[in-house]
This record gives sequence, structure tokens and C-alpha cells, in this order.
Amino acid sequence: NHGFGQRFFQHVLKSWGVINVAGPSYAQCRGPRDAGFTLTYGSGLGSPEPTDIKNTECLVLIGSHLGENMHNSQVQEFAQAVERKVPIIVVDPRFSVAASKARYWLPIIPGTDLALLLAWMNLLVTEGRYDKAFVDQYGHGFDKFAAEIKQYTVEWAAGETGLAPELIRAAALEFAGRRPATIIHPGRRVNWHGDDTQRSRAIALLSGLMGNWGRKGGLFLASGLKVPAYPLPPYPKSSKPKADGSDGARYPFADEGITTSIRDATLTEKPYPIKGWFVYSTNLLQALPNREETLKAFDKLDLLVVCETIPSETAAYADVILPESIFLERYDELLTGYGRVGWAALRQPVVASPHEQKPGWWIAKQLAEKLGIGACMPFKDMEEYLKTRVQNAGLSWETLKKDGVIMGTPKPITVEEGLALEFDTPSKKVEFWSDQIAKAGFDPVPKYTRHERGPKGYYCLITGRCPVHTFSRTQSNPLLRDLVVENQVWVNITTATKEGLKNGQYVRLKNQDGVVSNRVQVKATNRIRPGCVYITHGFGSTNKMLKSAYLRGASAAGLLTRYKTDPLMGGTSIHSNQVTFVREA
Ligand SMILES: Nc1nc2c(c(=O)[nH]1)N[C@H]1C(S)=C(S)[C@@H](COP(=O)(O)OP(=O)(O)OC[C@H]3O[C@@H](n4cnc5c(=O)[nH]c(N)nc54)[C@H](O)[C@@H]3O)O[C@H]1N2
Ligand SMILES: Nc1nc2c(c(=O)[nH]1)N[C@H]1C(S)=C(S)[C@@H](COP(=O)(O)OP(=O)(O)OC[C@H]3O[C@@H](n4cnc5c(=O)[nH]c(N)nc54)[C@H](O)[C@@H]3O)O[C@H]1N2
Ligand SMILES: [Mo]
Repeated sequence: NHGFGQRFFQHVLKSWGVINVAGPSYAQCRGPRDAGFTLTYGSGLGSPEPTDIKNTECLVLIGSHLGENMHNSQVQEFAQAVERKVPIIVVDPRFSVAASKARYWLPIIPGTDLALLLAWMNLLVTEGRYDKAFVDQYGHGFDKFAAEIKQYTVEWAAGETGLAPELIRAAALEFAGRRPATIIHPGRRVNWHGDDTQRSRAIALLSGLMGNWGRKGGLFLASGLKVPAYPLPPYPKSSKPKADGSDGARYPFADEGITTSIRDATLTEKPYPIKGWFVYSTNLLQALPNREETLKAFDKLDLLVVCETIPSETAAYADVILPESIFLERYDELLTGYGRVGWAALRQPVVASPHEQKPGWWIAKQLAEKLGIGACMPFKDMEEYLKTRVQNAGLSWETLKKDGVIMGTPKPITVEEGLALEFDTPSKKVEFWSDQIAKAGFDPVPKYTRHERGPKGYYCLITGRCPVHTFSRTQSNPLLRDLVVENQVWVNITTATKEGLKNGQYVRLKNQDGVVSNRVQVKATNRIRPGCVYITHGFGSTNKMLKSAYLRGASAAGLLTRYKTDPLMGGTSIHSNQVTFVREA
């Protein structure tokens, strides 16, 4: 599943005995980041990331292409930071929109960020430019950490990353000079090369050297609004092991279900055969690496149910499609969010559904009744359910209905405001050295290993967001389609010249395993370094029912035959494929 609309489906299925649940927004998105920060600070960051961009004096973006990635509140604060002339440092093989606003652009070779991070940390430790007071008070294992990273010099990192040593050093002095009001953005879609938990942990450690945890202009500690749950019956207990990987048996630091673990279990029938998938609001054929494996898993199923709002590729394979009303046509579960202030927000219908689509909660309630477990949904409708929750929290239902959102009372979110720091790690400190990682058989301090580079004539395929589209779900929306109807492949001008490609020409991309994409237009540009090519995610639909999106642009997902799995938490890499160009006859 993806998104909070899954609420009642997950509830009904769990009430029926389902124990395996997963979504690509963990193992293909932010999972390694959560693991890396939890291993270091004892807590993940949650969503949205509590970056105090509003008050920061320096912002470092590693990937994180804010402005193309339209995470709204961060993008607004980013725009204000640009206006405030805050120094921005962008590490990206591509001259992203964010890079165009930056004081420093570090056009790194894809997959080498850990080398940069380790060298930055070594530089700051060696030259004493880190927050010694923070490290002395809260750090665990700092001396062993410092000894371990000693090997990573700026000159060495320059060789690995393709960046000039002066640039590496200048950027470090800039952000370290402004600590603690400095943000090394923790990232969001961090599944790049399969060693992402350790890269994320390096970002967490560098942030530790900046002493920016719980600090104004750094990372604040988000506050929430408590709304009691609606009283619902408990789920039945199962004696079976989990097949979704969330029990830590296969990946010790996974704390949510892993999509590819369910897929593997379906293919291998281990630990038991899986006969049905219920898919809510996720287009697995665009979101998971290795489409072939997903299709083989579909073949093994007796039943594939897809709850959707559009005819996605995945819906095309379903035995049963449950058409849901779109968000403007329905009530959803109450959304209680975190931020500078906690809040509760209501999604309510503003127009009727045009045909026979139904809201998710209604479909889930019908399913519960047909399955003979109607008691797990003990309310007449969503108004009754929501009103009860809101009133039990001492909030006004009328106000919420009228305003759509209720803000909580401000609490301290930074040390400056009186927040006391606590760390829920085994040592109760910030773990510069991690005994629990060592015990699980991995590096207690991240170690750099070089990734395979492709054969000659092949280029590392990297991906990101198209600012006007959301994943693969909006390409057929008439308003958005008019803005961007297909993606392009970004190719460095030198590469284009060498390959005999013209700007605007159509090509196909072929990966190292011979898989060929739809046709896609070449964007020959100096905005990307040689050695890699870039396409935005979500295009190249293969479902004819999506008339205006069908075969428009290339699908990155279709080219991801190879992927590496993060051994710490099960995340799957999205950038480990190499492509070459196939010219049109
Ligand atoms: N418009 C729009 N916005 C969205 C979404 C959407 O669908 N549409 N989806 C949302 C979601 S769920 C997420 S998770 C976020 C994802 O957005 P981000 O978290 O910002 O994704 P990233 O992968 O960090 O960023 C992609 C950038 O990383 C660069 N990059 C690629 N390889 C490397 C590398 O090896 N090193 C470095 N330093 N950079 C590299 C790419 O060139 C690109 O500019 O976006 C969110 N915002
Ligand atoms: N190749 C590649 N793979 C990726 C990524 C990438 O950049 N490249 N990004 C990764 C990231 S960061 C994430 S978060 C995941 C996200 O991947 P997904 O979870 O698959 O997200 P979407 O592609 O938006 O698919 C959502 C599907 O839900 C449908 N939908 C939208 N709204 C509703 C609704 O209200 N109700 C119902 N029932 N259905 C709805 C849409 O029509 C769409 O088909 O993908 C990951 N996978
Ligand atoms: Mo994501």
C-alpha cells in the first residue's frame, strides 16, 4: 500500500488474519534513512523531515532535489532560504533546480557520496571544526569513530568522487562554519545503490558533528497532536512467521514490511505459499525493481485485488478491481500530523463521485461484512467515526469541518526553546560507534566500498521527480499532461557528441541485460556530468487504457532488471543499472 487511504483496508485484512503488509514507500524510498538515523540517534525522522530550513544558515542537499521534489512545506522554506541568500550546497551529478540556486554545486560521480561524507567528517574532526561540546556530552564511541575515519582524506575522496579537492574543502568550511544552524538534509528517496543505510548513517554522523540535533536552524524535534484511536477490536494472533521481512529475521534493522520480501516469499513459497495480494494505491510495476519478478509473482497468485483510481499497469493484471472515489469525493481517516506544531486535518467530500466509485472506508466495510467480520468496523459511517475521534480528543468537530485543520499548541521543538535532548539508543547517546551494528555483523562505522561501474559505452541510469507529476499517477491528467507529456533523457553534451546524438532526437535506452525502453527524447545538456544519464520517474505507461500516457516517454522501472538489497534493512537500489542508446531506424 501507499498513503493513508490504506487505513481501513489494512484494518479489515488484519482483523481477518493477514500478517504481511508492505509498501514501496519504505523499502524503495525512505527506509534506509530511517534506519540510519535510528541507529545513530534512536529515532527516525518521520514525515515530513523536520528540517528547520526556515531558520537555517546553511543548507546541504545530497540528491534531495527540492523544487523538483515538490514536498510542499520544504520547497516553500527553500524558496525563502534562496531569498535570504543562505549559502546552499548541492551534491548532485546533475545541475538540479536546487543546484541552480546554490553557492556550491558538487557534481559527484553517482554512488560515491559515502566517500565524500567520510572525508568531510575526517577533515572536520582532524581540524577540530566539529561541535566538541555536543560530542562530549552526548556522543558514544567517538574516539573509535575518529580513528576509523582517519583513512579517508580529501585527496582520496577527490579521486573517488570526481570532485576537486578545493571544492570539497570549501564546502565543508562553509557548512561547518555555521553550525549548529546548518542542515545536512537527511534525504528522502535514499535507495540508490544498496548501501544506503550506511550512507544515511554517515549523514546522521556528520549532522552529529554539527551538533544540529534539536537545534534552531538544524533538525528540530517534530511535535504532534494526540488524538485517541477509535476503540476497535484487537487483531487475532498468528502462529506463523512473517513473510514480509518486518520481523528482523532476514534484515536486522527493518522495522516495516518489505515489498520485495513478500514478492520473494510468493515466488519461493517460503516460509509458506502466498495465494493472494491486496494492492491499495500503489503501482507496483512502476515502483518495484525487476518487473519480471513482479509479473512472475502475479502468475503464482490465485487472487490479485487492486484498489485504484486509474487504470494503472498493475490494475491491468488484477482479477478484481475496486474503483475508489478520488480524494475530493470522500472522507478518509483523520490525518494527525507532525511538524513545528502538531495538527489534525480532515479530508471531506466536496463533489460527488461521477460513476460507481466508492470511498475506501465504505469498500472496506462491505468487505468486512462479506467476510463475516463486520464487528471490526463498529460504526455506521465515516462521519460517526471521525466525529467520535475528534470529540474524544476534546476538539470541535464543527471547527474541523469548517476550517479543515486544527493546529495543536506549540511545544518546545529545539534546545533554544527549552527542549531537553534524550536518545533512545542502547547507550542512550548518539552512537558514533554502534555496537548493535557490529553485533549484527556489519560495519559499526560506515566503510566505503566502490560500486561496479558499467561496461564501456554504458551509462549509469539515475532518476528523480518531474515537478508537475506525482509518480506514475498523474501523467494522464489533462491539465498536467499539457505541461509535461513525456520525460526526456538528460545526456551530457560531450557524451551526446561522442555518441552522435542530437538534442531533441528520439532514442531508446537499452540496459546491460538487453531490456529496451520506449522511445524517449534526448536532452543534450551540460546540466549533467558525463558517465550517467537521467530520466524522471513515472512515464512510459504500458496500459492502453491510459490513452494519453500510453508509451509516452521511458519508464526507469522497466530498465531496473538489477538491484542490490541493503543488508541492514532490505531496501532495494534504484540506481544500479547501466544503459546505452539504441537509435531509431
Ligand atoms: N513533483 C513530485 N514531487 C515529489 C514526488 C513526486 O512524485 N512528484 N514524490 C515524493 C516522494 S515520495 C519522494 S521520496 C521524494 C523524492 O525526492 P528526493 O528525496 O529529493 O529524491 P532524491 O533521490 O534524493 O533526488 C533525486 C536527485 O538525486 C540526484 N542523484 C542521483 N544519483 C545521485 C548520487 O549518486 N549522488 C547524489 N548526491 N545525487 C544523486 C538526481 O540527479 C536527482 O537530482 O519526492 C517527493 N516529491
Ligand atoms: N524506478 C523507480 N521506482 C521507484 C521510485 C523511483 O523514483 N523510481 N520511487 C520510489 C518512491 S520514493 C516511492 S514513495 C514509491 C511510490 O510508489 P507507489 O506507491 O506505487 O506510488 P504511485 O506510483 O503514485 O502509485 C500509486 C497508485 O495509486 C493510485 N492512486 C492514487 N490515489 C489513489 C487513491 O486515492 N486511492 C486509490 N485506491 N489509489 C490511488 C495511482 O493511480 C497509482 O496508480 O515508488 C518507489 N519506486
Ligand atoms: Mo517516496
